[in-house]
Amino acid sequence: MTSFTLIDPTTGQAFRDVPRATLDDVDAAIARAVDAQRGWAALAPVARADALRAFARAVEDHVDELAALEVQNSGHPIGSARWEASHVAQVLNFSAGAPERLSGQQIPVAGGLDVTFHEPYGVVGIIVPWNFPMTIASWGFAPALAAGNAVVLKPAELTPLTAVRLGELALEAGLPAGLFQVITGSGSLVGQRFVTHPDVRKVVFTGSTEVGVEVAAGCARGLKPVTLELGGKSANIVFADADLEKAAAAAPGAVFDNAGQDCCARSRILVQRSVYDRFLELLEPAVTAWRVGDPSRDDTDMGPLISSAHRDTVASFLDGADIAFRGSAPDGDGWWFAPTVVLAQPEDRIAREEVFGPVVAVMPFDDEADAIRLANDTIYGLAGSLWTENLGRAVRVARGVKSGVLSVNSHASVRYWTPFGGMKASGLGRELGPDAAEHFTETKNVFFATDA
Ligand code: TXE
Repeated sequence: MTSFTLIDPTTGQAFRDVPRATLDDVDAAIARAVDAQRGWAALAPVARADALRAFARAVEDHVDELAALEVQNSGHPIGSARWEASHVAQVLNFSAGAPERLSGQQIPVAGGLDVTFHEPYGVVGIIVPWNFPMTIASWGFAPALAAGNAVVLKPAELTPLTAVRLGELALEAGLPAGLFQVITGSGSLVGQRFVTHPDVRKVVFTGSTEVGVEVAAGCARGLKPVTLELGGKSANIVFADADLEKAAAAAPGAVFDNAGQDCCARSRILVQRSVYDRFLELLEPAVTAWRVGDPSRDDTDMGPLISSAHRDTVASFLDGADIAFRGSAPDGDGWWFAPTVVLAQPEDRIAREEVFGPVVAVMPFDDEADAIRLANDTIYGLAGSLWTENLGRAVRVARGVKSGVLSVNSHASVRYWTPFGGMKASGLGRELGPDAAEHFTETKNVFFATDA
């Protein structure tokens, strides 16, 4: 097959065919990237910064177009999709500050001058999943380009359209041809070629833990650094001393946003036993008020799931589950799934595996130590939240939970200027934040003898 067909998840209808790259296509793209990277890295830092700012402006000018593509291709609500497109422009603008700030060190060494340089890797391969197609792409390509690399990027088979458009916008904004290429095709061919090709010197992978481990193993054979953003089973911990109304009102957004297809989804709610019943009473109206429907409407909170097959996987988690209550979803065409709250035990499948859908498992805990133990009772360690009015407890629990990104009395986890990434089976390395561009460089130390 030389192409694959995209399905609108809101209608279940096919709407476009996209080319499927061959091995020769990928190798040719990598060869072009090698060429383009040399010229790009040789530019003055300000020239690279200006080019990225021009790319950011082009994205800003096309926010509505990019958002509309994401609504059709991914079923994201239009409000979220506009935020995502604007976020890409912000990541580019933030990264545009990096070329002039990639300072090395001067280290005192007798008899000369010793300095370090942040050298770009060369060509970086970025493999992107279908859940946040443009934002996750930008977390890789913007800092990688800022640091002087070329990028070859493979979007997910299901959701390539916004990445393809971003590749076109980069060219329209004046980035050199070959510097940022988007290659559509399968993970096992295009993604694997990034892993095995000797000229791709770093790989960034976001997706399932299973495939991430394979990507890392392949990269190890080529001694290639890898950044991995993988699965999650994050806990939302609600203590008895919390503002329960606020905690309950915020809980649906923390797990049902993007239909739960979010690595940071707080898919386990741990509630202190003394307020467990009260919290569920408060949660129910918040869940039923969660608006699931046409993603092109401004007042929609949640659209459909990404595919029919994924809906089957999500539904399988409800087999034998103790459902407390559900919200609503449209009937008919499209991959709809109503938000669902399940009462669970720590050993249940629903409490252990990533569902990646709008299903949350609620469990009681007894005290602070029990809360930390339960929160850490998972292979994952990406995100998490805790709700308490006790400052000392907030500090103790935040330090005790083994996750890369935590929030107290809030569910916010993603900002382009703060570091993001997971511990344990949730990943390796960090994206975003002050050091994002530096992660796309390797340090070179040079000693200049000054003895006459
Ligand atoms: O992911 P894959 P899938 C989890 C989530 C979801 C499940 C499966 O639970 O239900 O994974 O999703 C490319 N070499 N997450 O199947 O297969 C693939 O083409 C190189 C969580 O979509 O991991 C795509 O571009 N690349 C996660 C990307 O990897 C390969 C986000 C991700 O696909 C490859 C996504 C290979 N051998 C899924 N095989 C999160 N937590 O954010 C596939 N790919």
